[in-house]
Amino acid sequence: MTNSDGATIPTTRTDLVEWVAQIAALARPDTIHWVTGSAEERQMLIDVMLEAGTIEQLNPELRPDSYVARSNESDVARVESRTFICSENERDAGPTNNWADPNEMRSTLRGLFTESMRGRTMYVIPFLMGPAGSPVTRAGVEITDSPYVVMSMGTMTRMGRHALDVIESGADWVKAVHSVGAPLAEGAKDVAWPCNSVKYITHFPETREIWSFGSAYGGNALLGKKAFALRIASVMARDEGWLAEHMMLIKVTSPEGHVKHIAAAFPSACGKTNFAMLQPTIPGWTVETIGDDIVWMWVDDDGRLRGINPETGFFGVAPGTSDQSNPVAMQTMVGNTVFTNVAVTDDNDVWWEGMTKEKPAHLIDWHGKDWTPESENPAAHPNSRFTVSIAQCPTASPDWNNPDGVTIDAIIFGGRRRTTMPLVVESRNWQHGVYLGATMASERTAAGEGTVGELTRDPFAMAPFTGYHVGDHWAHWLSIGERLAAGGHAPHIFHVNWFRRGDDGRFLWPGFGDNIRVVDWIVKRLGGEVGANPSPIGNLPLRDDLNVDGLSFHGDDLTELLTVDPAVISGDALSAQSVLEVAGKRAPRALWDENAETLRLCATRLS
Ligand code: OXD
Ligand code: MN
Repeated sequence: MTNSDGATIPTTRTDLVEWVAQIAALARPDTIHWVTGSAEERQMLIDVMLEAGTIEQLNPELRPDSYVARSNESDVARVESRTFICSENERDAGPTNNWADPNEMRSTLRGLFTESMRGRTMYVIPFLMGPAGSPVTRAGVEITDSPYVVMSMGTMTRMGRHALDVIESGADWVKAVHSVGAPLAEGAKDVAWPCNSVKYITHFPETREIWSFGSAYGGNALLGKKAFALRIASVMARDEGWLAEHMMLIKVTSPEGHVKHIAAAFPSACGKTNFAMLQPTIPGWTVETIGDDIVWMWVDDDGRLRGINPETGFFGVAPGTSDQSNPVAMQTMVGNTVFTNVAVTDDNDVWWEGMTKEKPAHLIDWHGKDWTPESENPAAHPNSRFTVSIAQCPTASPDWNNPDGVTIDAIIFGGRRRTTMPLVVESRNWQHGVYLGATMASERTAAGEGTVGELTRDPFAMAPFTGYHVGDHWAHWLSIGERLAAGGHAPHIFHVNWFRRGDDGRFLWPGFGDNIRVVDWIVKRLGGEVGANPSPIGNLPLRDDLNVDGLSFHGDDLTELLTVDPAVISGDALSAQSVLEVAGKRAPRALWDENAETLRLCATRLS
């Protein structure tokens, strides 16, 4: 077998060579290209995609080396209903995942992948999740017939020669196979965004394998991301005693020079990227970005929790991102960025809802059609994205690339809740924090399927991403807590809600850069500098301890943000029982105890 450029295969790993040959024999691509990750190769991919109409170049004067892709209208988000965990035993996938019998799924996939790459190039992408040398860094190889996927994997992972060297040195690697499922008949003209109306995103946890068919959307097709770094890695982490979580990671430095690292889990499109790039409104604070979507954490030899960002880029939601809401993201994507499903301005730059107060008078919308402010539909798809390297982020901490990772001092859970949850609350202890994570809820966004706005319980913001039984995930968190307790350095766990609303729909809290005020309180709690107001759901800030200098609040908004109503919390705790019930016998007893304790504390206040 030779590479598409005529060179011989660049690896001596026979298991890899044989697997590539097997997939090629099944999918029958025209050519095979082993990805090196070089600059010339990136340019080759760009040329291929420009020629096919998959991407168009944006104005190089305004946004150098940047491109816009418009997807097929049916291929715009993750497809949770088509996502399967094919564990040997159905009960190991648990009640929150779609399970499929691994043998049946293999036979379905064999049918779908047969000749699925005809007329196309099959790219072989060696990649690393995490910097080489970290105890949790893992290798993978993605096979794909999509140049868009290769280019995006080049931004989001450590892809190419360097990763192949790690595999050559004997590392285990995860097998990830992807096809857009659109073979090209001889002489047929390609479409700009090939995909298939049949979609399967499948995971085989025991054999650490991923097969994805029919979609080129990032969350379904960049297999290093959700499929590997969350679904398969969560299984590896369970088996090996670490954590793979849907979190952002930041380094914060207080005006006094104290450094802390905070990991935070929010469901998709709830502001993780904004939080990861927060521009503090309190003078003297700095926030540095380590990651915005996924954190892998382990207990180090000193009994501390350490974490890395396994990715190297951002695949962020564009709408709502502006110089006001996230200036750092805007500065990050000034060039070398691929935009997907955004609108294009008359001077050939990008635009999306929320980018500017004034809507441009004319745009080409994400369908490629003329758009004016009178048009009924948004110009950019609500889940339109930017893909850009973290190296371009002005607030990137050099630690994003540090194999030793950083010590995690605090963990935050959060969601979009119009009511019920206060601005911030500190859990009573690790076990209570795990309960807050397990029962966290949020209003649905456009990043997945389902009705936008509907309240759903999303344990640890991992509902679409845990590759095994949800109850075992909670038990795993409890067991990590026991190991951390032994070392005496367990991070404190908090819950935040930036999205509380008043009766007229107004947000009670300004959010964005002002979230540093909550970070300030959290860091003071870590240092034992401030007290707290105990409540049925944990410790609330004392009003004077939250720095709100320079903010003005409507009526009782601040009080409402910092207090909880025991009747409302009691109702929420009763409703949270549904998520514990879903986990059935595998819901740890300790979490039912925390639920009972919450109800007991509410009843005490109400009596
Ligand atoms: C994402 C998601 O793209 O969570 O990060 O959907
Ligand atoms: Mn995400």
